[in-house]
Order: sequence, then structure tokens, then C-alpha cells
Amino acid sequence: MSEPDPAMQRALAVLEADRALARRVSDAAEVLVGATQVTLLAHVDPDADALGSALALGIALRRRGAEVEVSFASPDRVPESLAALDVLGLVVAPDAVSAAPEVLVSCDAAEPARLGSLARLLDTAGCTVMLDHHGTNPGFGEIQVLDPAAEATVVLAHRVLVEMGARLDADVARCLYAGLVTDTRGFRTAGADAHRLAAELVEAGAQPAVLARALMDEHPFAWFAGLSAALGRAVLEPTGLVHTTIPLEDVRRFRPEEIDSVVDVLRTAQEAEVAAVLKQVAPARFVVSLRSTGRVDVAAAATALGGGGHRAAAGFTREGTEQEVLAGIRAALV
Ligand SMILES: [Mn+2]
Repeated sequence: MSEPDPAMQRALAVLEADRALARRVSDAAEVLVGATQVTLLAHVDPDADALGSALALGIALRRRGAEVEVSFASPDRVPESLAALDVLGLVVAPDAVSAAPEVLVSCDAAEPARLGSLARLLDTAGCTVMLDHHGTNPGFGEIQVLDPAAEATVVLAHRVLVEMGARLDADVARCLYAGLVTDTRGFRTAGADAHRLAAELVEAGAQPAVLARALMDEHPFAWFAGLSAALGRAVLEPTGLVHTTIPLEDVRRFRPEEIDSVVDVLRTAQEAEVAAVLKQVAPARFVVSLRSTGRVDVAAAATALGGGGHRAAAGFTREGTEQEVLAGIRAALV
């Protein structure tokens, strides 16, 4: 008998992975449909994908009659640009979350540590469903809906909602669209399925212009001075690394929305292959965002430095001086 064709073997492996994912989506839906109490978590410093996934599922579950709470370990309030997504007031402070949820859902967290202090619930929950799309995710929780090929975690949340038979109303659609438009940077990295999903969400009532303006295209005027200073400090190294640092006083002065947007300007440097923004969160502690134009795998670099993410977008947190953190980045990128 001849050896099986390698291309055919790869195709079969992809098919089997698709089937396994579909089974997990259906397992997640089954657990959620049967649940009377669900706690949904976004990662620390929640973005539109994390909070949008949690709120979309939360809104649908509440409308089915379940007791629902949505939370994240820090900061102590919902980012202003995301507050409008929580139409039912589902977000509760981390210290008000049930000590032992019947079902726990982790949204867009690449590892338990990204849940901060609320990672403790992984040990007390009756069942944990994990939804994520980070390639560096090691896998955690009983039901793992993990797909690194998904452009956003909301894509997976949508699949679970469909499997639950949930109605996609405007409130749910808005949450899903928020995660989709931001994680794909305005659909730049969206595939055909994600564009089809966007169309479905718009038909269900999501308003693209309103959401994109609030989530991506709006900053307080005072921020222009902060952005100008951050870009003025930017350094382009001969290796193709462009970086800047946001000092602690600016991190405290401006909203996370503004601070987190700097890397999207920095990454547009034509000469750069990798962009890094060092956000100083304590005198000797930096939260670093890395972006790649494609050739360099910044998820690998971030993982080596204690973080994780995607090939083109990743991050990590590191103790040390600015120069020490930069030295770490240079070493990890070699
Ligand atoms: Mn995401």
C-alpha cells in the first residue's frame, strides 16, 4: 500500500480540528443553556473583545432567565468607551462576584494569570468554559473553546450563541461587533467569515459608524499633547524596532483607551518591523505592547518575556528599568 499523501493528511488534520472545535462549542452551549447562574470574566484591562464576548453571552443568558454577573479583576471601573455595551448593568465589582459560580466563562484570556485575582474562581466554579483565540494559550478549564484561527473571541462567543439557539438582538450584536471591529483593526485582518458575521450583526442592529467612532476614532483633545510627547520620544533602531515609553504620570493622566492606541500609530513607521510601547505602571514595572508587520513572531518574543498573544500582536509585563525592559525585548527578538 502506498504512503498517504501529506497534503491529504494535513487536510484531514484540519478537518478533525474543526470537528473537535465544533464539539466544544456544542458542549459549551449545552452547559450554558442548562445553567441557572453564570459568571463571565474578561481579562484584566478589558478590551472590547474580552468585555464584548462576556456581555454578549451575559445578555443572552440573562434574557433566558439565568442569574448573570460579568466582571474583571482590574481596573475598578468599565473603560468609558465600553460602558455603553452593558445595557443590562451586568458588570459587578470583583469583590462582589459569587465565590463559587455554577458556571464560569473566561473570555479572551490567554492564560489564567490574565484573569488577575479572579483566576481563583477557576478552582471554585462548578464548571469552567474558556473562550479564546490566542495561539499562546496553554489551555485551561473543563470546556476549551480555543481557536487561534479566529480573528476575535467574539467570533467564538457568536458560535456558542448560535448553538444555544439565542436570538441575536441589537444589544448582543453591538457587543459582538465591538470585539470584531477592534480585534481586526477595522476589518484589516478579517477573513470572509468575519465579514459575513459583521453583515449579520449590522442586520441585527449594530451601528458600525457609532461603534467605530466610540471605540477607535475618538480621543479627548487633551490627549493630543500626550500623543505628541509619546511620538516625540519614539526611537527607531537599525534592527527595525521602533519603541516609545509612556511615563507613569501620563499613564495616570490619560484613559487606557488613549494609552493603548499609541502602538497603532507607532506601528505605521514604514522602516519598522516591530513596534513596542512601554507603559510605565509603577516606577520599575512596565506593561509592554508589541506589534509586528508580519515577518517577526512577537507572540514568541512576548512568551519568552512572560506574556503571550498573537503572531502580529502580543504583550507582557516586566519589572525593571526602561533600559532593562528594552534590553529584554532586543534579546527576545533576535
Ligand atoms: Mn481578542
